[in-house]
Amino acid sequence: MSKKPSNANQSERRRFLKTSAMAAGGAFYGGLVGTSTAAQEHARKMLDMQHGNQLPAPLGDPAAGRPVGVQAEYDGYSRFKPTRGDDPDSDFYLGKLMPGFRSADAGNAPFYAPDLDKLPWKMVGGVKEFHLVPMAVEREVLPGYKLNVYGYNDSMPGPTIEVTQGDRIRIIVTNELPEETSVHWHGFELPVQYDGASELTQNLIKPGKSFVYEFDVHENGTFFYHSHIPMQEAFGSVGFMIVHPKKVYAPPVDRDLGLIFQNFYVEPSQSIADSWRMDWNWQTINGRSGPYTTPLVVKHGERVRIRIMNFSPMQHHPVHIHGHTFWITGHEGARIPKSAWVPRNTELIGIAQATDFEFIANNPGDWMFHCHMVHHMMNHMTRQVGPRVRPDQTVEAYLADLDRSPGVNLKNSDPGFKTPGYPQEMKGMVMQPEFMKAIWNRREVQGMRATWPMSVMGLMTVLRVLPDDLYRIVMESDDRVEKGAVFAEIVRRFGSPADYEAAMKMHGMS
Ligand SMILES: [Cu+2]
Repeated sequence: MSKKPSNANQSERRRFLKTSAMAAGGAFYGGLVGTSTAAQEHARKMLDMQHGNQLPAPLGDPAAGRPVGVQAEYDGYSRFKPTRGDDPDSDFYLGKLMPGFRSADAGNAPFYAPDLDKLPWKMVGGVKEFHLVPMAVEREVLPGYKLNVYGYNDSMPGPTIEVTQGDRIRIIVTNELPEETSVHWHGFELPVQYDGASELTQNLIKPGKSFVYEFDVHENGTFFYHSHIPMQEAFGSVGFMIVHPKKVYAPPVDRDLGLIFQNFYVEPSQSIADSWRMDWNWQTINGRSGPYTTPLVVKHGERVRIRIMNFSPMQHHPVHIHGHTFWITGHEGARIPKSAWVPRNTELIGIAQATDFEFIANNPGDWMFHCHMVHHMMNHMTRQVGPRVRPDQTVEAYLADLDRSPGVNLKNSDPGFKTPGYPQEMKGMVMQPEFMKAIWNRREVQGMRATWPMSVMGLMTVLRVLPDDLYRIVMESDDRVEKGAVFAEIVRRFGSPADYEAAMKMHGMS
């Protein structure tokens, strides 16, 4: 090996360790900003502080407010303000059985999974017929970050199959993968020859060949389809299969939303997922990573169902929603009897499990919605800069011979943000102007604080609860909405305007 021990490196490294001890004491960053021109320059370039913390001009029409003629209070529970409710045995405790605005007569609320399409179908002889195509897919999980994975019909996860209890369905599967596959209909009580468990129940579908699955759907709930080849599963071969009940669930919901959580391992500088790995460094929700995940936007007071499906190969996800208490109303097996619903803030969702959350969106704001595992709250948890992981060397060998080990490179082009050798480095997903443009170029994020993309990463998304008029501005009007304007308006109406703090402006993105 040609690496030469460097005394300069050694002393720099010791100095670094000493300084980072100061950082642990909380003095590091302030000291750096105070003394280093580079850091000051960095702070000036990255964050252009907005002067003053005055609320911007009002937005929308608060008087447009709440729907008329809707009973607002049920046993002390208001659908319009956060409350603990009163009696845990009340039907309306924490909004348990509070209906949405949508009448049950209007049928089931349509299912919506952000960033995923629905698989079209046509009625053929009384049967809903779908065409599903397993294929290699390039999925842009973040702007400019494309992963080569497996999916269906040009999508990973595949498009949603949405049917109603009692339907007879036919799914013609044509294999465009370079290898054999089969499709398993996860959770369905169906005739065995259509179960998709290759070899056990059918022969694998060869590349270019088709297989027809056909069965009656008598259950309802949150289901999914996936390849039954483990390495293809780890490669992304999955999609939602939503079966609406013939009789609308009571109480009816206004929103029926779905998220599929997945992990992948992709070597640095590679784009092909490595399905053999036991660790996972890319995290996706409906095939995108935060902050490219599309927020769930709902109206203040609505009853919301969110179906979360965990199709990670080996990782469970404790899924947490801020600002709301939700009820667990279903798992992938079936709807849960109401007497067994559980109120939660975080729910652990195991591999190949789905869980339905229901709640009244009674708290306006932009709420974090995320997996609580810290390694899942970011991407690129791989080959960190410091001595913990180095190429061609075990940690033990490195530590056993510190004097001869190559030093940490302290040449730091970004001293205000990066800390060599520590995982904080991983906070620094490079956010180029094109990246930021793609993040902001979506209706759903309009009016959020300018700095939100800095905190929503990996298995994270946002639940936006907007008063009716702000919902219309964000989701239905084409007017330009200033960054932070919707958030500020919610503070004005529902928060503490005196404590309002303007976001820092991301340089070049104001
Ligand atoms: Cu997780």
